[in-house]
Amino acid sequence: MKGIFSALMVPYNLDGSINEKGLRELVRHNIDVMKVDGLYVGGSTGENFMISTEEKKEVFRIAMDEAKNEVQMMAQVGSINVKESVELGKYATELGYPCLSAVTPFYYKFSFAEIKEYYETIVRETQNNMVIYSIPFLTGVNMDIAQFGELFANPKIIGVKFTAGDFYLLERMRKAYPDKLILSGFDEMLLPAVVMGVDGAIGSTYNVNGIRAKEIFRLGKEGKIAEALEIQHVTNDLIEGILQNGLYPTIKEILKCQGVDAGICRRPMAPTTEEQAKVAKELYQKYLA
Ligand code: NGF
Repeated sequence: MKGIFSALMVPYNLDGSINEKGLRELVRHNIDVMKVDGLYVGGSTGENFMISTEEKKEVFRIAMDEAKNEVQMMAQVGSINVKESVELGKYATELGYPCLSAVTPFYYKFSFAEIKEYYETIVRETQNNMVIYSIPFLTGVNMDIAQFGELFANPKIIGVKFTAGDFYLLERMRKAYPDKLILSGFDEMLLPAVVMGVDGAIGSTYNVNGIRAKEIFRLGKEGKIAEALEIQHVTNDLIEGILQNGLYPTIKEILKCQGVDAGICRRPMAPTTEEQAKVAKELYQKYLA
């Protein structure tokens, strides 16, 4: 579970249903064109928290059926309904996903003991590997180094997807837990995360900009920081444009320029506007054509 993982987008139809053809195209695009090392299925980028349990299973099934473990596959099964997490975890495990991930439970202010019990339950019930998905800016859950250590004491909890800009904590974690996986979550901070020693990264923009991300990762690991930084600069010009225009709709429109039937976002996210589509096309022309 190392290297560059695309947080897999999911193409939705106008009526909100999953566009299976588009999803298959997107899996192939990531593997064949972006050449990513892995796919993170069912994350925020898949708009996972807005779809039903059956739809989550459908996404896991289609992605695995298309990828057939050609790249490393990780299934995000986190939910504040732990029964759903277990059900999804068992389902993904049966499909052959070698590793699960679960977002820290959110919305309610869960205690650390409750968070620990949540991870222990999913791991015990599925007997699969687990990568903690830590994204404090969306969940409000800030764990400290000792709490990560308590979770890591379970050998099945093999690492963390670290989506935060706290590089002090990242450095402390790297030193304290050299044998655990640390996967960086912010694409615009990939190079500094590589310098801090992460094992890989998971991100939304790798669906369209995976080639550059792989270069940043490779050059960073080789210590060629100045060269890597040049690529990070261009990457961040692109990411800045994407964020200003609306993250998921813009990536989907860029994917269309790259030949993938990427559909639209799921309600309550609004369908892409003409202006967003126009800007996305310009970003594609400027940075990716
Ligand atoms: O989209 C978000 C959160 N974060 C992603 C990524 O951390 C989410 C990140 O790539 C992810 O991996 C998942 O699908 O679960 C950003 O989109 C990117 O760095 C631009 O800010 O909003």
